[in-house]
Formats: sequence, structure tokens, C-alpha cells
Amino acid sequence: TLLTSAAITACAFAASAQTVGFSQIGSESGWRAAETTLTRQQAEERGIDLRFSDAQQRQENQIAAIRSFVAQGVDAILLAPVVATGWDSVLEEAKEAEIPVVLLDRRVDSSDDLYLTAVGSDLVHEGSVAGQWLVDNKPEGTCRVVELQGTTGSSPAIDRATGFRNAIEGNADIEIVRSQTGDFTRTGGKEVMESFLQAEAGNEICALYAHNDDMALGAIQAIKEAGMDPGDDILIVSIDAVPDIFQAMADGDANATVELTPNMAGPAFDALEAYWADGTEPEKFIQTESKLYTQSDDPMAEYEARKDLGY
Ligand code: GZL
Repeated sequence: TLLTSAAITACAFAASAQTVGFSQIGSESGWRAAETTLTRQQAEERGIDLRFSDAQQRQENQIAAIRSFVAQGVDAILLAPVVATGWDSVLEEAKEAEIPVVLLDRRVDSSDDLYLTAVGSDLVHEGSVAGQWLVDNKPEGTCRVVELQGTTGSSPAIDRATGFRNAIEGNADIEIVRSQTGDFTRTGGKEVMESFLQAEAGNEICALYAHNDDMALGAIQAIKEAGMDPGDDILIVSIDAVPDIFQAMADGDANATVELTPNMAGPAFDALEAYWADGTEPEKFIQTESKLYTQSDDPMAEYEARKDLGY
């Protein structure tokens, strides 16, 4: 009898825990892996039952995961949307079921009444910070830039391209001569950079702008294999501030990165806990900060500070 009542109490307690479904894009980059790690840690600390789905970077898998979470009757859904379009109907279904949706690190084109809030950085600003660094640090004369874009149709790829172009617009010396997606992966960055180097053989490439560090790290490998010196022959500026980009900076292979915090779940769960408690409606966009780091910012100290965060 004693065991039974304890079991019942435990079940009752467990039943009181909020259940959250998390539709994660995948594990395409070190930053994405860190975001997943921190989301699991945040849920654990807050006694939230997290149900995790890895979409392998396919929108149809995210839509299926959201439908499954709705069928399970979860208390909220976290969605890191791989691309910006195509979400209206599945978000309508979650709204119909009165399940709040919180967007993490990327945006959607859907109306903002289809989600409780979006947690993320100002992606245009990140691109502008990267562009301004190049304006301030390029060598004299013309600077021919190649660009590794993020996943086609994703809000970071769209906005980081815009921000960078805004920043270099007034500088006639800087010209983007090649631009192609590397899908936010190291492999993609390496392969596309190899094609850029072949296509531009005999022409000077002054700098690489990569929409994330993982593509930059792949490109650095390609530049070395081509017998050139990344960070010197070709300046390297990217975004995320993952540990390995700081190692590359310490080695003189990368020049600058714009930090993106992987802790999007903290603000997301704060907003959900307030909403669950008394229906508090958060702002529609909860913005995280971006910070520029360069070789003069003690890169190995920054590496050490991040190396155990699950990147
Ligand atoms: C940006 C985020 C991007 C990271 C990449 O908010 O969505 O996705 O910059 C990741 O590393 O692939």
C-alpha cells in the first residue's frame, strides 16, 4: 500500500511538470549543437519534460514533429525554423489546439499572432558588424570578397547577407565577387570555397565573409590545401563565436567573429513560465546581444570559456 501511494504521488508530481516539444533543425553546426545542449540543460533545471525532435534540416520533418507534439497535447512547442516560409498551416493547427509556440534563433514569415514570441539575435545587425569590420580592416585599395551564405531561404542567410551589404555599400573598394550557400556546414564551406578558389584562379581574393563559423572553418581548410594563408592572404570574418573559431584566430587563420549566444532556451522558458502562470503575453521578439571578437581579444581565453558548453 505504502509503495502504491508513493508511486501515485510521484506520478501526480510528474504530471504537474510541463511538457515541451522541441522541433530542432538538426546538428549542422557546432552552434546548433550547443543550442540543443543548453536547451536540454535549461529544461532539466526547470523540471520541464522536453521532447526532442531532430529534423535533419528538412522542413517536412519539422512540420511532422509539430503535428505530433499537437497530438500529444504538449504544453508548449519550441521551433527553430529551418527556413522562413511554409509554416502558416501547421502554426494554425498549434494555435487551434491552444498550444503556445516559441521560435528560437530564426524567424518565420507567418503572422506573429501564430506564435507566442521569437527569441533570437538581430541577424541584419550581425551582418553589418561583420561588414563594418572588413571596411575598417581591409588592406589598401580594392578588396574582392567571396561570400558563403547560410541555408537558402533561412532568415539568417537572408538577413546576414543584407546586413553585410548595408555596411560595405559606401565603400567602392569592396566588391562581393562570388556568393553561394554552404548550408551552414563545415563540409559545405570547404567544398564551396574550393570552387571559389578554382573559379577565381589568378584573381585576388581579399576576404571571405561566411554566415557562420563552421563554413569559415571548412573554407580555412580549403585555403590551406590551396597553399594559401587564411587570415593573411585571405581575411576571414564570420558569425557564431564557436570555440574552434577562437583556436583558428589564435593560429592566425581567422580574423573576426560576431557572437551569437546559444542560450535561446533561457529567455524562451522564462516567457513560457510567465505565460503558463498567469497568461502573461511577452514581447513578440526577445532579442539576444551580438558582440564582435577579433584576434586581439585573447582568443584562447574565449576558447577555454566555451569549450565545455556542448558545441
Ligand atoms: C542563426 C542560426 C544559425 C547559426 C548557424 O540564428 O540559426 O544556424 O548561425 C546555424 O551556425 O546553422
